[in-house]
Amino acid sequence: MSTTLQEEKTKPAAQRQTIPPREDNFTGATTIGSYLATRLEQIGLKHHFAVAGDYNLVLLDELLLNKNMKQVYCCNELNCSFSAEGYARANGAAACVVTYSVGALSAFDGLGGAYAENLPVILISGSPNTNDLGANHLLHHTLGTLNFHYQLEMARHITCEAVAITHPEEAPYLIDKAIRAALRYKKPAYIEIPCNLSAAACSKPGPLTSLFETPKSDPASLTAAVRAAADRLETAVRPVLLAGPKLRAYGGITSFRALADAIGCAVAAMPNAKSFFPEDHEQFIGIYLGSVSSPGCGEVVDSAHAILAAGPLFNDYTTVGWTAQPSEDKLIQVDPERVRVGGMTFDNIYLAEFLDALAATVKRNPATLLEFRRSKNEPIKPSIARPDAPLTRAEICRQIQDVIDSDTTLLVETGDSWFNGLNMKLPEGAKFEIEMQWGHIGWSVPATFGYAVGAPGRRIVLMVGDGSFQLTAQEVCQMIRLKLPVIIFLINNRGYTIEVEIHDGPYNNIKNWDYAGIMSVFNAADGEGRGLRATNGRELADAVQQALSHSAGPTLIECTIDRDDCTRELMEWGSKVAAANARPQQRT
Ligand code: TPU
Ligand code: MG
Repeated sequence: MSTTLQEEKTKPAAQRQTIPPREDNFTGATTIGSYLATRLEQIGLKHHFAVAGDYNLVLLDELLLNKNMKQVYCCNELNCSFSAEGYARANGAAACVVTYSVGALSAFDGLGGAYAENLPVILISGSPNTNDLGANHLLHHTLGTLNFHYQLEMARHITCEAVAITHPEEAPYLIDKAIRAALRYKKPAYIEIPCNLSAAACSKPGPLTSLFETPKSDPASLTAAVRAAADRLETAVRPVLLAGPKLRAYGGITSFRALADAIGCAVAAMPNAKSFFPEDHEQFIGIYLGSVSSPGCGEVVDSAHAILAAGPLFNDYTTVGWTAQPSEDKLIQVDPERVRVGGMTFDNIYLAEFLDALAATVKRNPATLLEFRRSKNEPIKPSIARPDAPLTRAEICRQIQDVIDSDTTLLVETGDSWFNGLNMKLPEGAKFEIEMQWGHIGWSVPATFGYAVGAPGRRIVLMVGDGSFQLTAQEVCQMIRLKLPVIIFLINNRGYTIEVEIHDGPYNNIKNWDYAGIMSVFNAADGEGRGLRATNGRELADAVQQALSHSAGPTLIECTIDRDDCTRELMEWGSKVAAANARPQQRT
C-alpha cells in the first residue's frame, strides 16, 4: 500500500491533548495501550481500524507508537467493524477501535456479522474515566443515566468473550483472555478500556505462545467417530463430500482436500464455502444449493446415500427455504468441535483432526463422480452481446469472468450479486467472499476495503447492487485515500431486486443516484478514484480495460440494467424463501 497513513498532517505531539504521565517505575513495565498493541502485532495484525472519539484518543496515541502496525481510519463505526471483518477474512484476525456507545453500538452490527461468519474480530472501545464510575456523574455519549455497564452487557451476547478493564494490574490478564478466546473459537471478542487507563502502566506481554492453545481431540471419541463415519461411508453405494463455510475458520481446508483425494468421490461446496475446494479439481462438481445448484450438482448430492458435510451451516437461505436440508440418516456432519453420524453425536473432536484421521482409513469410492461425469452436459459458453446492445446481467457476468485470474478475490454482496458470483468459474488460487449467514446489505463495501488492506497484491473485485451500495458507500473514499486499486462493479437495476423476488411492494424502489459521479465527490482535490458508466457491452469492455490499468485508486463501474433482469436462481430461491417465511404458525 503506497500510502501516507501516519504521514498525513497532525499537530505535533506537544500540541495535542496531554497524555497522562507514564508510570514506568518498575522493571518490565509498559502501558495498557502498548501492551494491547504488542498483542495485536503478535497475532499477525499489520493494521487496525479506527474511528476517533474522546474516550479512545489516548489509546489511539498508544497504538500509534507501535511502528509495526498501521492505524487505518473509517468514516463510521459500522464501516469500521465491517472493514475489520473483511480484513479478518484476508488475514485470519482483525481489530477495530471505537469510542464509547455512539461508536460501539454501531460497531456491534459488524461484530454480530463476525460472530455469524466465524471471524475473530477484536472490538476495542474506549470508556468513561474510572473516577466517574460510582461518582453520581452523568457523562456524554451515554444514556444519560448512571449505568455504565450496558455496553459490556450487550457485547456479551455477540462475542465469545467480553472484558472491561477497571484496574491496570488486571489489564494484561483481561486482554489476553479476550484475544485468546477470539483465536480459539474464531469469534469476535470485546475489550473496554477506560480513557484514563490507556497510558497507565502494566506488565509487559510475554511471548506469543501464551496466547495460543491448540485444542486436541479426545482420543477415544475421535476413534469412535472415525469408525462410525467410515462405516457409514463404506456402506453407502454413492457417498459425496460437501465443503461447508466453517472449513476455513477452523483450519480444515487442507484436511478436507486430503479426505477428498482419499475417497475419490464427487465434491460439492456450499455457497458460502465457494473457493474452499479448488474449482478446477477433477472431483469438483459445483455449488450445492438445492434446486438452484450448479448444473448436475444438485441431482448428485440429492441422490447420494451418504453426505459428509464438513463445517456446514444449514439455514433457511442455504437450504433454499428448508427444501435442501440433507436428511439425518444420510448426513455425517463435521462441526468445529463435534461430529454427528446418523443422529449420534461424538463430542470433543476437532474438525481438522477428524478429517485427517478419516482420510487415513476411508475406502475409495468414486461412484458419485462417475455419475456426475455421465450426466454432465458441457456448459454452454455465454454468447458475446452486440457491443451496442443495452447492457444485460449476462453480458456483465461474461466480462467479469474474464477479469478473474488466480490472484483475484471476488467479493459478492447480498442481492443478485450472490447468484451472479456463485456462477463464476474460479481458477485455482482465486478466492471468493460472501456474507451469507449475517446477510447485511452494505457489508461488502467496507469489507472489501478491509480485505484490500489485508491482501496487498491481490486483484480485488466487488459485485454490489445499487440498494446495498447506498448503505455504506462512503467507505469507497478510504479506498481512494489508501490508493487501493479495487474494481467495483455496481449493478444499477433501480431497486431491491432480491426483495422483489421474495415479496414485492413500493418499499423495493429506491432513489436513484449518480453512482459513477459520486467518485468525483470522494476524490475532492487529491483523490484518484475513477467513476465510469456502462450502458452497453462496448462501454463495459472499455471501462474494464481502464480499471485494469488504473493502479492509483479504485474504479467504480456503474452498470445499468433492466429492473427485472436477474438470474433464474434468484427467482427460484426467492420464491422458496418466501414460502418458508409465509408458513402459518403450527398449533401444537
Ligand atoms: O441485486 P439486487 O438489486 O437485489 O441488490 P441491491 O440493489 O443491493 O438490493 C438489495 C436488497 C436487499 C434488502 C433491502 N436485500 N436484502 N435486504 C434486506 C436487508 C435490509 N437491511 C439490511 C441491513 N440487510 C438486509 N439484508
Ligand atoms: Mg438493485
